Amino acid sequence: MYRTSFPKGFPEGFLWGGATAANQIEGAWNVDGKGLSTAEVVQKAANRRELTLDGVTQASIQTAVADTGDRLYPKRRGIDFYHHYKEDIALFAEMGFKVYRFSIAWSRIFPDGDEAEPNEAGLAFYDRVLDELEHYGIQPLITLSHYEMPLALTEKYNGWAGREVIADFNRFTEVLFKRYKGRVRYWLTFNEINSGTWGFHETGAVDQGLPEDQQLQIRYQALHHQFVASAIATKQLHEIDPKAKIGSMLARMQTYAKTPDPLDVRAAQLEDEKNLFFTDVQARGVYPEYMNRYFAEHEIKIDMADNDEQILAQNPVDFLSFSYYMTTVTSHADQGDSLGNLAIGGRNPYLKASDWGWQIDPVGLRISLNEMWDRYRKPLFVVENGLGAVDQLEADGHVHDNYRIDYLRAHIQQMKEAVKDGVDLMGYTMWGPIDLISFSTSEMSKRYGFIYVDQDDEGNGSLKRYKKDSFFWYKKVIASNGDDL
Ligand code: BGP
Repeated sequence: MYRTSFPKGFPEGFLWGGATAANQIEGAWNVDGKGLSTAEVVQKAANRRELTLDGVTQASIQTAVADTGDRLYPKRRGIDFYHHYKEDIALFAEMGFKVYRFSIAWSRIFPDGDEAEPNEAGLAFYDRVLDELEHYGIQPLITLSHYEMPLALTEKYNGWAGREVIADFNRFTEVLFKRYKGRVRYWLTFNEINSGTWGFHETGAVDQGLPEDQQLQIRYQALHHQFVASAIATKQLHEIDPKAKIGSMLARMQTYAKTPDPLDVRAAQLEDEKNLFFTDVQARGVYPEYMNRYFAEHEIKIDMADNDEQILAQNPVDFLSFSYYMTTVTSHADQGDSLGNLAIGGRNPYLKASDWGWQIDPVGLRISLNEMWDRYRKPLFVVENGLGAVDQLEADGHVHDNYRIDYLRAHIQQMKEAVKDGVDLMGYTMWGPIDLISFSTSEMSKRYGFIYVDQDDEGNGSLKRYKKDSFFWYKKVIASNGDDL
């Protein structure tokens, strides 16, 4: 539509908030009937730069299952949100949150993943969290699967590699949609679904030590099962609670060409397509041609049931969400390497990087928002963005985290430009409003929060919460709907 006036800033009702995941905050891994989840068998690395989440083998899982302690497994400990949720949500409310994104641990509801009846004590915990959010008028945005699943399903079916898991997952989603009908308006299916191409932490499938072609086969098959489960969940939600909306969630990683050489531009385009493949399937409901060619060339064969394609085509998601931390660079000659949960890729001489090598690129966020809006014409939601840093708690209880404010300010400014460009943006939930266990390092010292939590990498500390300087800054940002940055 032709227009001569442009929005000045974020729309009224813009959903400002923060995002967390159950396995990084809750702790209480073995109480109230909860089963062990895949995230809770990944150990803390001796050296964060050596950590590979894909180093999980059946043997290491057995060792972890036998170990009932939580010293080696920080995701069993989290920041004990399970017992601090009231205090933490009160702090989110003090900042003025309109929305809080969190995930529900499947293993609290179905401890082994496939019981006939859900665990009432597990559901009761999330009832209490929702009560608290409602008390403050904060909208919940719930991720149904955030980097974990009941470990028993890995042992039984090799996680999402097994088609049986679809039915188990959709029994879990049906229970939640029925119970929270009318209470939860926004849902997400799989967190960073594309990171399933990097292995265990997203698919729960153990494939360590196999040749690369076999790993790819297992991973893309597991992802196909997730696409189908996501589409079935979408159908369930639309039938059970027609007013609610459900979205996909992608780890968005824009790839730039290293040079203007058309061969490099084409290499970057292919990398970008491999990233957008996931939203292509979830938003458009079909496997795109470029991926069919990729599968054929890599001898990957997706085993589909008769009506899978129909289920995908009939149940696209309502909106698209994504995490945004960095961009990457490629050329036709080289491939990127990877670190932790995200692939780092080639270096960009125009960008600075975080202490963990994640290249900081606020303008890239505007580029991605425009590209995705152009491609899909569905509402977008930035559900993760933030800076992992080592913070210093001063003797007087202050944390001066100007670097975090600078990072977030620059990204919010670019989001605002995208809104002026015409992008339909629903909201922004920065990652880790309260310090939590880092996913990739399994450490506490990589902090993202507005709220400092007194706990070290070994699990020592009072768990006391402190407001950082960024806490007061974000409060001001929300109060002014993004005008006062
Ligand atoms: C995303 C994950 C989050 C979170 C975040 C920061 O990929 O969805 O769970 O962990 O990255 O990553 P990290 O904790 O490794 O710094």
